[in-house]
Amino acid sequence: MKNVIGVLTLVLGLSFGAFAQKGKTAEVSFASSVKCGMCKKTVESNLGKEKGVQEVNVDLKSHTVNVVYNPKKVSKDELKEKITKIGYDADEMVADQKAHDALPGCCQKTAKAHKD
Ligand SMILES: [Cu+2]
Repeated sequence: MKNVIGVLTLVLGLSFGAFAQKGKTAEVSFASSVKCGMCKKTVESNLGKEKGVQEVNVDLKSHTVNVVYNPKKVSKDELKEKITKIGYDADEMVADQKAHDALPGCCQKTAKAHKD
């Protein structure tokens, strides 16, 4: 019986923890220079690894990067900076030139619009 209560407490604790965690997230979206499937992959995988980032979704139609993050661990400005360091613009912040130049040719800003 003691075990059952222990397990129940653990389950309740965990689900409450998950719930509390959800309340801490914020969502933001930045205008960006993303243009193809490769850009999407690059931004989503790189930004996804950053501290405090929970979800990254690049929308190629609207050229935006949507991020779900924990505002206690990372700020909006830090997120913007991280995007520029991957080689892409984020709102008014311009992509880091070195990182941008290292991107595949089709992902650079001078590339024509294309699909993947
Ligand atoms: Cu691209």
